[in-house]
Amino acid sequence: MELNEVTISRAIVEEQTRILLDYLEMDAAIVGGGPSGLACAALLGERGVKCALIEKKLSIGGGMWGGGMMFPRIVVQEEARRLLDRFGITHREYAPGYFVASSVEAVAKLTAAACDAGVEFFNLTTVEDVMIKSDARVSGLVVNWTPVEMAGLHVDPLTLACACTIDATGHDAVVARMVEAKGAEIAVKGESFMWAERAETNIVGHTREIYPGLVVTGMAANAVAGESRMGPIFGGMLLSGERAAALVAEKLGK
Ligand code: 48F
Repeated sequence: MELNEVTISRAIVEEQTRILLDYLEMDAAIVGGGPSGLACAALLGERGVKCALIEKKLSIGGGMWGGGMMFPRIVVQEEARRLLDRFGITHREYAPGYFVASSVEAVAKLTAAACDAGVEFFNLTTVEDVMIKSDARVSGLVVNWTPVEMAGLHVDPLTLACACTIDATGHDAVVARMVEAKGAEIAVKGESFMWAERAETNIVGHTREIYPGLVVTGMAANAVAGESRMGPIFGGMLLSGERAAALVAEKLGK
């Protein structure tokens, strides 16, 4: 066949514009493509929730790619092993109850699961604000291209409407802090010291709706609660993502 450059360009622009127009209104927006956001997105998608994952960086995966101190391996404990199995992530029992897996495979398999479940991905897109109106709930996200933000260009953003927002932005709990900064009655305490046992035990309990329409998951959930960090053990991230998906699905009646 003879290739036409303009057809290639047209295919990309038309297809992504069609998807963006469709997702100007959606059921759930997951902010952050780390392990908790990916697990949440995949499990929401599987339940038929119309959801998109918004990630400011070029690549999806957040802090999972790098494993522990750039050794590309993660540890997952017994309680979350079923999620490794569910997402088809190969693992080996290193010591009783400690399972070790490739961080690269884990990101790839979680991402593939989300894709298979129909989740749309908007990478290179930064959430810079939230929409809150008189009903006092987070009802949308204000987004812009990450390169615009990085270059400090004065370009107005666009708004996406969503019934539920999931803050999966990790240690910085970015969306929760935006809501807090605008005077809503929530407090982001900030994460505490390393304490893997405590952090992993409590993270599912910290995964909750902290403001109408806003659920926190992953390290963002621990950061809001003033809870400990845990380092490169990822069971809590997967379990928290699963919990967030269940909460959101319940709210949406799915
Ligand atoms: O940090 P991250 O991986 O969050 P997580 O799912 O997992 C934490 C672990 O990686 C690790 C840990 C547990 O073992 O302690 O750190 O809680 O992923 C957060 C993602 O959110 C993106 C960011 O680029 C990263 O990929 N992000 C942050 N702010 C924004 C954002 C924003 N304003 N808009 C869009 N994406």
